[in-house]
Amino acid sequence: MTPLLFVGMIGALVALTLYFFATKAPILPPLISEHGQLIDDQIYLTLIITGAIFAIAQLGLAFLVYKYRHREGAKATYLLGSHKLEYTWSAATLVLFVGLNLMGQKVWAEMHLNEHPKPAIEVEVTGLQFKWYIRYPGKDGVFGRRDVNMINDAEGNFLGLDKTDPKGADDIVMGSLTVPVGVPVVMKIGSRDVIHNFGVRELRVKQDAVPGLAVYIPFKATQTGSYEVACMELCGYGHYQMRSQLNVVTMAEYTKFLADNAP
Ligand SMILES: [Cu+2]
Repeated sequence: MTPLLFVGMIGALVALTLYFFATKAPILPPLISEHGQLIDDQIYLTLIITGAIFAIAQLGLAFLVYKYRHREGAKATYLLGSHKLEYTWSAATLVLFVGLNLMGQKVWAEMHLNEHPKPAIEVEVTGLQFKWYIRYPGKDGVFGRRDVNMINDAEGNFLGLDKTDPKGADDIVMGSLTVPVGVPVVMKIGSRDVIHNFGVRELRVKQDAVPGLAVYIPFKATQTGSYEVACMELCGYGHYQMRSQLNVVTMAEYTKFLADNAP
């Protein structure tokens, strides 16, 4: 390959990349949650910084390929490299990556460490190969007891619900998640078997469902509609079909949904 062709290819690659930046190509799915804006800002900030470094590095490479291309009669020289430069850009990379992570802590802390909004609608999300089960606490707002010894797949008691617990009498178990728009929701995410991952791209929620752990994830949906819930952790041979649906509805529709499905 002639050096000039290589230089042209690098130039085209950089131009194409910058083109997508310049035209603000939609690289993320539509956003339907309140906290999601912080995540999007963080993603774009990372892309802008790494994009700029990418362009500078590639154009630098193209320049050097052109400048030191093979010419008749020219003599090759041997360079030892520069330790100072190596240290500098290694340190700069470290500062950049640690810095971006620290900046991302804010939104992470908001979801995992801060007090969750109250009052909030609580739902329980349980993953098991290869389905999602969503439990609503019903009218009393309290979940009934669960016991692993009561799990009975043949009888359809996949979650091990204790049928003798009066608190659980009004609990509703569904295969999809329905929540009202504009209201804080807290999901209690868990798993019955292996590690799954509850992911809704539009919500900007992606959370591991870990057996033996209850992970609480708050969100507030800002737009009605139906969105795909996908398991985002390879969890077995049926992983590809482990999906469900998130329905964001109005408060009136949500009340009707609970009434319609009440046991
Ligand atoms: Cu899964």
